[in-house]
Amino acid sequence: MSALARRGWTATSHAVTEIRLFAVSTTRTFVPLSGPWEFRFPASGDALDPDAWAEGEPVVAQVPGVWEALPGRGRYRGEVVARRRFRLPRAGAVRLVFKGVSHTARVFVDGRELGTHHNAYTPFAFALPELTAGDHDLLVHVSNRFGELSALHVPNDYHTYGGITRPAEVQLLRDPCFVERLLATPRRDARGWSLQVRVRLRNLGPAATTRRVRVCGPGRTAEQAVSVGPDATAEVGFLLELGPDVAAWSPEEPQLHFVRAELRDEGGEMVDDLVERIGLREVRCDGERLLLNGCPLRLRGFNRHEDHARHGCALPVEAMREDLRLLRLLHANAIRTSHYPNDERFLDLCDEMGVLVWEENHARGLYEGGGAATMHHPRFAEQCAAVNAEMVLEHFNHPCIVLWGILNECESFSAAGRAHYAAQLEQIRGLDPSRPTTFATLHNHPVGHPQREACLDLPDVCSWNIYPGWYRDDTAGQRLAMLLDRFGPEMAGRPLLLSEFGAGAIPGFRDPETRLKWSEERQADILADCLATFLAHPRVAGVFVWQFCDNRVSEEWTLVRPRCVNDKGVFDGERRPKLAADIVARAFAADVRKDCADQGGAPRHPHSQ
Ligand code: ADA
Repeated sequence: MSALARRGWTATSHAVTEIRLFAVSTTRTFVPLSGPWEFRFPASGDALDPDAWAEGEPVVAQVPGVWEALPGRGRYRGEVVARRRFRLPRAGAVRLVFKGVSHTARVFVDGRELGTHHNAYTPFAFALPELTAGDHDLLVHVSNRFGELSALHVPNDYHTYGGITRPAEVQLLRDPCFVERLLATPRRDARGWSLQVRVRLRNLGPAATTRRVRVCGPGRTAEQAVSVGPDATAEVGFLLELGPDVAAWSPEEPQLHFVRAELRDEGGEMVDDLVERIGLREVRCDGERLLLNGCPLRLRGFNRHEDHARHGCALPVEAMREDLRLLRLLHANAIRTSHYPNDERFLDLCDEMGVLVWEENHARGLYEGGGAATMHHPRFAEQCAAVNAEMVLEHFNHPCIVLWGILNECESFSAAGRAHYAAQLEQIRGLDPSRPTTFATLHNHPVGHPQREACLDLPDVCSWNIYPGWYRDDTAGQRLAMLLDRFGPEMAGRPLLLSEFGAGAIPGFRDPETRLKWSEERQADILADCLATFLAHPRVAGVFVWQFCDNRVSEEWTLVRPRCVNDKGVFDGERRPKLAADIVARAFAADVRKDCADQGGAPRHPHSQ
C-alpha cells in the first residue's frame, strides 16, 4: 500500500479548476491532482522503469513542485515514478490534464499506459471514454535526463528542473462528446469589434452523435448543429458582431470578457460547456511602429525565467503575482517569456493586470559555439513543431500575448538554419495570423556567433540581443550605431526591439569606487547607459532588460556562472532588488512620461504614477 493510501488520501470533487484563474466549466467536475504524491527514486543510479516502481525509494513530494526541493535531490537528473490515487464520484468520460511535467512524462491510469509527452513547458491532456466511479491509480514516469531523446532540453544557461512542475487535474465529463477547444480571434473595423470563434468538439464515444453548439460572447450568442463521428473531432465557426460599445482590452484598461461554448443533446440538455476568457484588442505592425488598438505601443519590458530560489520553476500563483507587482513598480509594461512558453496561470495574471507578453517557443543558443547544443539534432524539427502548436493553440485566447517568438539565438545565420526559421514562422502564422512574429538574434558577441544573418527578412518584428559594456567594452550608443549601420537597411520598415541587454551582478557585491564587473554598481551603470540610449532612439519600438531575476543554470555552465546562477537579474532569486532596480525604474518612468507627452494625453499607463 502506498504511503498516501496508508494516509487514506483520496481526492474530492471540486467545482473549480486549479489550472486557470477562472471557472472553465459549469458542467464538468474537477478532481484536483495538486498536493502530496508518492515519488519513487531509483534505489541506485538514475533509471527506474514504471513497472519497477516498487523497487524505488519512496518519498512524499508536493505537486506542483520540483524534486530539487527534496532533501538530497538538489542535483538529481534522471527518472522518477510519481504515483497517487484519485476518486471519481461517478462513472464517466474523463480528461486528464497536465499543464507541465519536466521534461518527459509517461502517464498510466490503473496500469494502462495513456501516452507520452515531451517538453516541460507545454500542456497536454489524455481523454478516456469511461472510468468507473471510485478510486483509480495514477502513475507518471518523469524524466529530466539530457541525452539523445531531447533536442531542446540540453545543458544550458537555465536549469531543466525535474517533476510535475505545473498543476494537473482530472475533469469528469457528463458525456463522451465534449468541447475540446475554443479559439477566439478579436477583429476591429469601422463598425467596432467582432469575434471569430472556432469550436472543436471531440467525441470519445463509439457512435456518431449530433450536438447543438451555442456560443455566448459579450452580449451576443449564436448556435449551430454539429455532427461528430465515432472517436472523432469536428470544428465549427461562428462570427459574433459585437459593435463599437463593447469594452476593449489595453494595458491601461485590461477589460476581459468570457466566451462560452455550450453543448446540448437532442433533448436540449446541456451536456458540456467550456469557458474561455478573452480581451478585445488588436496588435499589428505599422511600418517601424507597433500598434495596439490603433495606438502606438512602446514595450518597456523584462526577460523573465520561470525560476525562484525557493520554488525552482514551480512558482505558486502568489509568487507570480509578486513578480508582476514588482514589474509594475519599476514602470515596466511587458514580459518576454525567455526562453519557453510559460505557466498559463501567469498569462491569466498578465491578462488581468494589463501586462504585455512576448511568448516564445523553447530554444536557446542552439548553434555551433553557443555553449548549448545545435539545431542539427534529429528530433529538433519535430520537437519544435510540437511546442509551437501547443504554445499557440493552448495560449491563443490570452490578450496579453502580443508577439509570438521562436528560436532565441539559434542558427539564424545559415541556409540550413533559415529552413527551420522559415518553417516555424510559417507554422505559427498558419495557426494564428492575428499576432506579429519575431525572434531574437545575437549581435556582435565575442563567442561563436558569426556576424551574419540569413533570416532577417522573415519576422514581422526584428529583435536583437546586444550586450554593450558587458561582453564587449563598448557603449550602448556605439553598439546601436554599429547594429543600425550593418543591419538597418535590411530591417527598414519593420519595428526594432532590443530584446536583451544587461550585465551580471553578484547580489551584495558592492564596489562603489572601482565598480568592477559583477558588482551591483557596474550592472547599474551598464543598464543606465543602455536604457538612456535605447529608450531615446526613435528607431527603437521597445526594450527588454536581461533580466528580471537571477536564475539557476545547468552545472555544465559553472565556469562562466558563479554559483551556477545567471545573475544578470535586477532582482536576485529571492526577489531582493539590486542597485540596478532603481535605475530601471527611473528610466522606465521617464519613458512613460515622455510617451504620454508624445501622445499629448494623460498618462496612458496608470502604473506610472
Ligand atoms: C543570451 C541568452 C540569454 C542569456 C544571456 C546572458 O543573450 O539569450 O539566455 O544566456 O545571453 O546572460 O549572457
